[in-house]
Amino acid sequence: MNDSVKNTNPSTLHQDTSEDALKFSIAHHLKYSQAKSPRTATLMDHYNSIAFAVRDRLVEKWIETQNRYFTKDPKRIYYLSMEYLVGRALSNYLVNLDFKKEICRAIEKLGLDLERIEQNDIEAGLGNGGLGRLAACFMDSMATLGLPAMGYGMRYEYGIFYQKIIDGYQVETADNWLRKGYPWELPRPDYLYPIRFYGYVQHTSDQEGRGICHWLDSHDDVMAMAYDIPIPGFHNQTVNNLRLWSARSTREFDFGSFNEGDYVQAVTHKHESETLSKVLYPNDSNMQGKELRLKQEFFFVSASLQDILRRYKRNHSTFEQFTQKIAIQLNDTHPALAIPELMRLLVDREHRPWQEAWEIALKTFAYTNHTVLPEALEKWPVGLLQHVLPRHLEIIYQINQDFLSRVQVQHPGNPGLLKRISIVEEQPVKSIRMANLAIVGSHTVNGVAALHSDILKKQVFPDFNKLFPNRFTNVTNGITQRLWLKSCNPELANLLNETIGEDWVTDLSHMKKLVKHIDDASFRERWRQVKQSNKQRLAQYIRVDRALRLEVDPDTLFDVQIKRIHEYKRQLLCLLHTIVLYNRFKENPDCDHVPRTVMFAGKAAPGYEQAKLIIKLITSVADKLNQDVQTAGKLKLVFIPNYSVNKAEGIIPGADLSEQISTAGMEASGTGNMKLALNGALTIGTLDGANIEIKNEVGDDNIFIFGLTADQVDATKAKGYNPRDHYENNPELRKALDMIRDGYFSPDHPHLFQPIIDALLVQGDRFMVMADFAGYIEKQKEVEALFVQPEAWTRKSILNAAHMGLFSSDRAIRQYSEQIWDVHPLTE
Ligand code: B1N
Repeated sequence: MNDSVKNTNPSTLHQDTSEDALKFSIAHHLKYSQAKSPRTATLMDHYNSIAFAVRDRLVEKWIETQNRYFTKDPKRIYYLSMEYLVGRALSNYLVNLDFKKEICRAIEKLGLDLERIEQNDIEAGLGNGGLGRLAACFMDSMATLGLPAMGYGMRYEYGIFYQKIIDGYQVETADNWLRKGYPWELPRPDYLYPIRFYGYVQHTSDQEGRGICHWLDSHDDVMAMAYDIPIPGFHNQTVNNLRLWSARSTREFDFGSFNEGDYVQAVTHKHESETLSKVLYPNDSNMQGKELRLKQEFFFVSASLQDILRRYKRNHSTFEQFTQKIAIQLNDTHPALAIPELMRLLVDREHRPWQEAWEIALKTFAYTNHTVLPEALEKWPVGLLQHVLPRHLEIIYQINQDFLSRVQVQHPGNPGLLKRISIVEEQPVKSIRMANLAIVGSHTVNGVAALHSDILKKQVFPDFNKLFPNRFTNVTNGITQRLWLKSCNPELANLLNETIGEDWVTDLSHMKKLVKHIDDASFRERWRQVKQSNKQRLAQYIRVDRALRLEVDPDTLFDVQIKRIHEYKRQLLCLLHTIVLYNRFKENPDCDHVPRTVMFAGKAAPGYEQAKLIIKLITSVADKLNQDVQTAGKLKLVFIPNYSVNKAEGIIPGADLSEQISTAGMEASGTGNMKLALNGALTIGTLDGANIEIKNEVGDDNIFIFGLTADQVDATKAKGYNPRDHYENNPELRKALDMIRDGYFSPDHPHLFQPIIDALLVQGDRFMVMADFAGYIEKQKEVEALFVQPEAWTRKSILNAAHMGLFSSDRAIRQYSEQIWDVHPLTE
């Protein structure tokens, strides 16, 4: 142990962020938390020791923050999300700590290699894609702004699956992220709530004749146990809490039952009930009507609300102040059962009158919609709800009845209207429409980009918008620049700090100061050097990664499409362009082609066959292309496996071109578009989601926009769209499709890709790939013409980053807090 450490007093040591104290702490934890000596310590032991030393320092501010919230009792925001895609822990914590330098030096002085230790950093993949990552960015911004906030979520034992590519196909394996323990979480066995399922409802009345409701004979009950993860703000005094629920058997806490019956069966039951929080459903923009998923949603919501009520009741003896103290944001409809659950808790448990409870609920909840795809809108069969949550179904019926009667008074004689807005859908299967429930039970409903919010109002929920004209609003998504620039792109961050100062880290609008430097040739040169160095690092990764081992040239145009694989995101369009380039290069080998490296990364939902076939097509085209000596050095195609937050951090800084090419009207916002532009990539994209706002910020000359608008998509479909016309009239398109259809990329299995051809030519091309093809190919020519002019390209790259101020999640959270939550920073 280091003798030079003077401060070994346990009550102050943990606050001491000097290099010496940190060194002492790390060594201390290696011995007393890991029970290891430096001789036997593994990288994981060192990782854990560092984690504990950091955590000790966070704990100080964490407790202090929570105490402040308790004593000052400000209005709090509770963010309810089934997903948090937080990414790597250690590297994440390091960005925000104000003692990063000291900890890095302490690690070095101990003879440890931070880079190697960070390779063992644990990635919590508790989300599918954009929705889960948004929740993580929002947690960072809320803490950085000093908002009294708490996130609630699920502690899945298995996060998003690990994607392997075997023989070109996606193969899913389990992501056992907790295998080696997670030193950043604190188990809270004292915060434990019973969650009930099944049974039936009985109505009686008390002596005064008031109705009482009993939920009887519930079974397969489980306990929800809390695990807390600290969320520190950037260089401030706030450490908020992310509370994740884990299912525990009721038996464990009910010693009696072990003695009554069969011990072995009792322990077996324990295992069954704990399956509830076992696994994240791997669907993005899709709904799976499985009983286990419904139980997960209720489990999560009920535990969170019981916890919120317990905390409120510590300070308050009546519910009068509830809505002045509590705001709850529903991240999509996945937590929408919170509405009937709050009603149940207030009415059945707290014996509040129904009307009072309803007024409280309405002032408490706000709902964010993240998708307009019909297949993603949650609908639960009434039969299933009746079986699993009989009391909640009753409450939902009551909410619906009250709502429909009010509407009927205002708009008599309009059965069509009532049918459209009803929370209950009668056909084809009697179901509960969760979006309708969420809209009726929330004071504010927001979309996540201007176009999306507009589509919600005008096309998806026009009746609701007329009934509640002030309920609908927009809050465009954002990203945290602490992770998506400062941490993932340190070279660019340094260049920014030298050029415009460091204010951008907490106020991204400062990026616009870059505009002043646009005419400075030496600045542009440095900007290019940073991009080149990031491209080299990415190329190096692709070269050495065991799953890839591919040589790519950092001087080529790095063209990336990284996101979940989904037909509406149109990875096919980008792939067709790649095939067109391949054919052009082969037909005219002597032409001056712009060399490109096209990169894809993303997971397909395990049950989504067409998306999985698209992955196989990408890898098959890649195999063909990358082996072709004729096009070597000009064209490469790479599928980077197992896309994750960490992979994104590696790819984004090295991208030249960002593909945001969804069918207009279908991508609610997108956030990868923001991350890539912030790191100096130029966007090729459709007028969809936040692309439109990005275009407005960077200017029409600095973005490559193509394709049908959302209105044109609707109009084209309405007048009868024939995708075959495009096939017949466009020789390059025809050739690319014929190659796919005839087995050029799958000689051993010539009909393998027939379903992809059929979707485009036989089944009506729902996502308008054919209609947008020509415009896309033309735009790509403009991209190439610019790329060969490095100075002009660099100017646009700088302008893109400079105009990303609006897309900080700090701005988004400020908007939510002022316009929706009425929650304000509490810093001392
Ligand atoms: O939410 C993101 C947006 O930026 C994306 O455009 C949008 O596609 C994404 C069911 C979803 N919408 N819906 C989901 C996720 C999981 C699930 O089980 C639906 N994800 C989005 C953030 O606003």
